[in-house]
Amino acid sequence: MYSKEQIIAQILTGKPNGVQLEKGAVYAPANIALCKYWGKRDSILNLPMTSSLSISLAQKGSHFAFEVVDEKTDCLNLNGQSIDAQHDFYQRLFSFISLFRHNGEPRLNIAITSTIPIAAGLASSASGFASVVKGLNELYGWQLSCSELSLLARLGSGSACRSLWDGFVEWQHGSRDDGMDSIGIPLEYKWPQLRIGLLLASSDKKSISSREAMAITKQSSSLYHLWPEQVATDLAMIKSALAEKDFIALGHASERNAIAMHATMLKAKPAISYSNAKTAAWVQQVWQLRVDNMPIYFTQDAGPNLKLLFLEDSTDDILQLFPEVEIIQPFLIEA
Ligand code: 2P0
Repeated sequence: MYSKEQIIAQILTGKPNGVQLEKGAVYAPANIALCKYWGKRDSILNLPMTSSLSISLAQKGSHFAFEVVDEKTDCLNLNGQSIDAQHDFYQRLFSFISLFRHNGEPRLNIAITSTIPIAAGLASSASGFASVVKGLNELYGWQLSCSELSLLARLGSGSACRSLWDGFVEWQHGSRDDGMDSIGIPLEYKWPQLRIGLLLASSDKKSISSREAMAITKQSSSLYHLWPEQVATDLAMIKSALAEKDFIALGHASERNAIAMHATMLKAKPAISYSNAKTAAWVQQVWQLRVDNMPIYFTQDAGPNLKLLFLEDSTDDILQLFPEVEIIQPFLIEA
């Protein structure tokens, strides 16, 4: 077993030590997994049991601004609100940052602005930690590649290793104990017609963190032994659907993968369910629409919100059928 500090020392060998830049701002997109990460083989380094594949959400993500200050403590502002040092998020963020700090380094003012609801199962920890490592890369002048930053981001939160790129990203599970081969790989497929519809069932903090839920699922679900094979099948189907631009195959495999993840959680002891009444009603609506020949699928993460998958042609119908939907164009990248 390796510690985070050992891995960081390995990645930062020969890089500058100490603060190089007083002030900066970076951005990282959120990502939605079409093939999910659920379960770790190493919970210190966030090494996954299986590979996963995501689509980044373009302008939906985390802006991270830092400033070196002459103060005794670090300050954190989240979405315009000052966050107390006792707060879970403050502690998680600064214990991560402290992995990179040397004694006597100046304190920081950090402002994170998330364009998606925090802790509502919309992958905000992914864009959050990806933006943090991009910010540290500027602060310390490391000049690391996106792949190296992906390794560092994973140490903060597993899914963050997929948020260093736009578009489709595969997180390869790797087999090394030090995790140096467990990394995000950007895929070259482009699909400008692809749309993601965000349906917010609740923006409350989730009842159980995904970190805890995946540990309980892996340890106690009688279905978990089937998960690696399910992922292998779905991942292969999703990659071939991307290569052939076969939306029906993509939708089927993505939805099946999400359902399998939630079914596996339901068999955990105690059972874990992230859905609420709205989620269930939307799922039924999507299934009925498919019976009526509409090409629409869903995926769901560790929260009650649903993400619709559809193509540009269906936009008007979707807006009419789901008036509360927020539509994302993953390939609309602002200059
Ligand atoms: C994913 N999720 O692939 C899956 C699907 C949620 C459901 O990755 O413990 O916050 O920080 O590695 O990355 C959410 O888990 O967990 C997640 P940690 P993370 O997007």
